[in-house]
Amino acid sequence: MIMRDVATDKSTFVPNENTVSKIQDFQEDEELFRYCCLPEILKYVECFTGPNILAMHTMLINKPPDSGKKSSRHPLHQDLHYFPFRPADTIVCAWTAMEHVDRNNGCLVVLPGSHKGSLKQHDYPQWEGGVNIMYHGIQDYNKNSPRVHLVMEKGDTVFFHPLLIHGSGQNKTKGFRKAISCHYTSSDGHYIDVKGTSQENIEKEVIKLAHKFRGLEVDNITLKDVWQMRARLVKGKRTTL
Ligand SMILES: O=C(O)CCC(=O)C(=O)O
Repeated sequence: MIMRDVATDKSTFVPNENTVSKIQDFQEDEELFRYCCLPEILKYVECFTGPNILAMHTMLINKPPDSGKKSSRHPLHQDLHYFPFRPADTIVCAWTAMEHVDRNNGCLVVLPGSHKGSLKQHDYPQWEGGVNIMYHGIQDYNKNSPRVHLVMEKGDTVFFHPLLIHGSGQNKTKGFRKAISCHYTSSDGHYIDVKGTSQENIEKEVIKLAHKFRGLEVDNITLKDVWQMRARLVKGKRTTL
């Protein structure tokens, strides 16, 4: 799935690599998926997931130079908001910088220790310059808690818990800030029904998009179905997820 920044001018739009802000769900692309299978990455992932490892969510992020509207920012959020699978402690994100990243080009920012809290309500932030599709954020976090900006070099990888509150700043440079990431989970986990929970809003949005972009005509699909289709085994056995 190719994503474009909300600030993209539709009247002068010419599709080329400069208009791609993110590629999602690359699990069927053999070249990109090699990232998810790298032993250097799996060595650490396995500490969280155990031996049966599923790649659930894949992203190649090409954060564009900010257009002046600050829409290149990614609001503070917890990735578990998007996931209907549990337990949370067996999910881990690997995020690898593909070039030097710092505050100037919009590196990751994290609230250390926030993964010990609970899943919070997520909604679209009220940003004047617009917000990218699916960029839900949280308001209810400790505004006094210190923020750590992750300055990283090309190839550096950070591994983090799905409850960790994180986001990224605007890209103030003229270059595209590139990173690649994969969310892994143990295949021995289980799905939850998100109806009646804070995740109901994301389920509705994801299903709408699945109908629109993937041409899924079936009724009654759930967030679980979407994730079951995305999941790809990287190591061990596919058991319950
Ligand atoms: O790479 C970034 O700018 C942030 C990515 C992120 O947090 C996400 O997509 O969940």
